[in-house]
Amino acid sequence: MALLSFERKYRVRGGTLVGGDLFDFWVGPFYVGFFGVTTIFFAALGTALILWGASQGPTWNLWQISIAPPDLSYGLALAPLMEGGLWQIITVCAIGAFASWALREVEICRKLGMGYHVPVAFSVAILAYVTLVVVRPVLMGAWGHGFPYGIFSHLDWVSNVGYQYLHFHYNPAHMLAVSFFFASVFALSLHGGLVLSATNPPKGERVKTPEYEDTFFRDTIGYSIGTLGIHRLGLYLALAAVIFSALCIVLSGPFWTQGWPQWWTWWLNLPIWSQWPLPAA
Ligand code: UQ2
Repeated sequence: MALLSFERKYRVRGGTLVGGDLFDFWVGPFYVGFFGVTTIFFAALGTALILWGASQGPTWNLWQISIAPPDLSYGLALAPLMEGGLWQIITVCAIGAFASWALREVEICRKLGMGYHVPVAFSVAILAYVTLVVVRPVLMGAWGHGFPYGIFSHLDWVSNVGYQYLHFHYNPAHMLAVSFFFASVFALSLHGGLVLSATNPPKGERVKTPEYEDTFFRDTIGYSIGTLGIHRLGLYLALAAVIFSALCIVLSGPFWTQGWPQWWTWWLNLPIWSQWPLPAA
């Protein structure tokens, strides 16, 4: 079905979560909905506050602009605007905009009668952000543990927090997260390469069917995960990467305060090693 006639077919009332028919309309190609309005509201307010914060100095250098969270001494209280209060309001706007966007995706899924996989996946990304700026700061007792909103400043934050735990690559959840990121890239390169190869036959020949794709992998490694399976695997790998990323940072501080290399002393302390050297016969 051509895209334009399909749009006429599916652009029907209903599926909204709140507001009934009130915002149930499109602007050009974009569905609006109640959550389209709240997305625009939070995104516009948050962006304006970042620009206003930048205008208060000390620089317009894009790389160096930064909106910092409050000092640790403010704990979990509200801070004055120019001492982290701006960061707090911008954080509320960001979460409001991200959650609104996810709920707008849910409404579109309902209109189309589709599953909720896209908003669920996006929610996992939101969870990672919320873990950094809400969950971990609350568990550690101060908003000052959130990361600053700036290009270089957030990189410095990542580096500094990493060194606080001496060697972050020894964090087992970080190891799993990195491995899942690599596996995601590997799976997408296999999938992208396979699909492009199957749809690029020699001149004059037809595009290959999925059996060819299955057979390629059965011939090379004796196993094909299948055309639906590769997409399930891709979603699983990507979500696992993000979930273990959130886990590895929320463990650091609230649940483990030493360096991550020290965590591995449980391995060195296994009774099997403490028998060494063997007692003399
Ligand atoms: C596959 C298949 C696809 C694919 C890919 C595979 C026909 C079009 C890429 C092969 C994938 C396998 C064997 C899983 C690899 C495992 C990891 C953890 C990367 O079989 O079915 O569909 O695109």
